[in-house]
Amino acid sequence: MNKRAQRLTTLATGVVLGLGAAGAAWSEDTLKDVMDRRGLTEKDLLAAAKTYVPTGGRDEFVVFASGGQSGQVIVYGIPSMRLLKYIGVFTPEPWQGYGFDDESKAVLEQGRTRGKDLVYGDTHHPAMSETDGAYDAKFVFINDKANPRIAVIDLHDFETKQIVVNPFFKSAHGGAFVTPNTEYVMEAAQYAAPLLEDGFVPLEEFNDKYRGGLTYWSFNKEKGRIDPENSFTLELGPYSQDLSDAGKKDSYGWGFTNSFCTERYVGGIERGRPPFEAGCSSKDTDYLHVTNWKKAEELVKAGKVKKEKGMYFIPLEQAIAEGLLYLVPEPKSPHGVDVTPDGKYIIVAGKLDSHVSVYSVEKIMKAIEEGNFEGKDPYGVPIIPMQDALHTQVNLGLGPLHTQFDSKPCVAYTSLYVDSQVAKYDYCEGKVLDKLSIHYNIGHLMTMEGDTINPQGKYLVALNKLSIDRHQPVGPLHPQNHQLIDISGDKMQLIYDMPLPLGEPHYAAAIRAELLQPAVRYKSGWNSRTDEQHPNRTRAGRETTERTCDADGKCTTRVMGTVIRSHITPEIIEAEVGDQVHLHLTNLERAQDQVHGFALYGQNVNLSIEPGKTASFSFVADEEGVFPYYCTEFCSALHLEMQGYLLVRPKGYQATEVSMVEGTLYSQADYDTQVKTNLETQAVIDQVVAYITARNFQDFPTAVALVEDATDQLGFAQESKKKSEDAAAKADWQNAMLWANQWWQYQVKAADLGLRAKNLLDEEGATVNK
Ligand code: RUQ
Ligand code: CUA
Repeated sequence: MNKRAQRLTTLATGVVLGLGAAGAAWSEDTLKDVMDRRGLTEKDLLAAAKTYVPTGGRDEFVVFASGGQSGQVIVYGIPSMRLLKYIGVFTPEPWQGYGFDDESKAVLEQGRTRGKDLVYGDTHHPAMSETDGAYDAKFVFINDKANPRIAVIDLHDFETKQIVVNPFFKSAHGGAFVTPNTEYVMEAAQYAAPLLEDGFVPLEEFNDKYRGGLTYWSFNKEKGRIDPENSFTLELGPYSQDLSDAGKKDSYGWGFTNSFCTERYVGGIERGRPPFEAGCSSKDTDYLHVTNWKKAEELVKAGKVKKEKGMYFIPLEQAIAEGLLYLVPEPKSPHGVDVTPDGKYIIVAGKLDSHVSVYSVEKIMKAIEEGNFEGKDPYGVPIIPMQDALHTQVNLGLGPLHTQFDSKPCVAYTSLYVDSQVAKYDYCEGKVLDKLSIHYNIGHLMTMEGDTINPQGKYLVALNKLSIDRHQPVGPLHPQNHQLIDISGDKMQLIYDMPLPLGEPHYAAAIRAELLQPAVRYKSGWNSRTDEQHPNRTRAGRETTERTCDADGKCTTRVMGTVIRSHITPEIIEAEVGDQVHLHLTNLERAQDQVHGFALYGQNVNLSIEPGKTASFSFVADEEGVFPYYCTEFCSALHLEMQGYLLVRPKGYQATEVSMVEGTLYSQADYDTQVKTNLETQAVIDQVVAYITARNFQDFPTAVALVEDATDQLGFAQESKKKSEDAAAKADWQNAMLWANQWWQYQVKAADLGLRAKNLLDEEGATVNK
């Protein structure tokens, strides 16, 4: 047996014997030794035990955190706080090819604003799709505050599928929040601006011409896309609308949006006026907006709402006349508004008031029914007396911001920004239960599924602004700090600090990991961004490069190629200067995680081609030259050989060399040696196959997928074997040897897959067939 075949056999027996049992190093240290050496207390160990996930283990919850001004979404696990993914949303993300392939560029282009391509977003609030008020693990929505937009991420593949631009707003903070069946995604404006005009309107006309607003984006669950055609916007007063939340259960059909700066102050330090911060916090109260989306929807369906700028638009007068909009005073400069899991109360936290105000939905509805109003705002919106709407107020501390809920009834947690604390309290009884100091300036906080009808309790994450001295200094720009808190007992316990090195993650949502069922591959030849078969998909053996020229001499080179371990087809692409080049590459793999990348020198081409995906890139070959390309993922032992050349010829180039000069010439002896290796390798493969098929591998879907993939590779091996034998029959030893080597390459891949399957069966305790 020669060396290469030997290596495989050793590998195979190693797996059979289960070598590599945990070394003796573990036993040399006692727990006490480690505690002493690292200066850890028993409390530390307890915290570590609560967060540690052993190698190979999984987290119980998965978090989708905003990536702030990075324009991405960050995915991590709880309780380990280990990062899993950054999802490109408003910002190009090269690893995923997002914003590089034609398919995802089309998504980013949907987010164009005023004719400009925007390559970032200021993401604030992720929201998970819901069915009957509970997370259904299908979609995540997130807003862009700076350029009022909402993005849709599909949890089938964790990819961004759609970006919609709000036609009216010039900023939007109060999104994304979903209604209980994801009928709508709420997005409230922040900084008032003219809604119907994009031109200049002087600030002197602020009160008359500037407006706030609230958009209810209609969501089509089947299509998985926002449907702007059936969405509508309510015009609101020029108050800075802030966060929103949708009513549920008892408050189903209603939405709640608070506001600050109802003083309608317009600032202007340079005009000798006091700054915004003074003018926007002089009154004692601001307004909670109560909106009836159910009724608004009926009006839209009845054809009673007009469209402006392509979207249904409900002017203030119409909203007031139809009873779609009411105001309730709330303590000054509120920030978060959160509906309790039963939908009976609305908790508003005011930055400049030490209380949270718990409003009763029942009382609000009663006031509306009875027409119990204390007056109207300057635009004619009825105001419900605060005292008649309040259930209770709870004095928590300085700078209350956001509220989340526990699995225990009536228990809520509110972040205290100024005090840098989390307060736990009973909102039914109005009493404080516990307080915990966190590291610094907490903004949002988040409990597990804490904004649904069935919060899961267990953990809370404090999303702190600025981490100051908490982590290893990495220059003047510090990471943010997420702190994990155990809330399973009566007393909260801080158990983990996580530096988050991407943007300011404002808010996050956590879902039980078991609810997520993402795909491991696409259907073959798939456009992942439109979720359709790709018109330019290719199958193995059908790869083409075509060059066509139109009557004006404009030429196009179109490549329909494939990638599979370990080659890119085609390996040589020829084009002429000035050609429009379109590359379409389909990943033929079916194995889990068998991704290939594609990078091309000097053209900003960078693709991520996951199993089944077809990704495209179009560019003009505006310069002659030699452009190597290669696969960017270390996908197999011959990954570095996964390469090719794009040759851009000068105009009118005539080839002089007819045949390629190869560096090494092979003899019959080389061919014979290779064939011997291949036969020995086949014997190893047969052993592995026998081992697998003697067991109940069909009971393990991953093993089945690996076996299918290995069978494919063996099929390719057969094809190469045939080619090498044909060449040998003609005594063409050069081609005979090269094809024999290709035959071996496929064998190695098959053996690798077989061993992975075998390994998995051993780990999972597969049994021998009777
Ligand atoms: S924010 S710290 Cu939700 Cu944008 Cu409150
Ligand atoms: Cu494919 Cu490396």
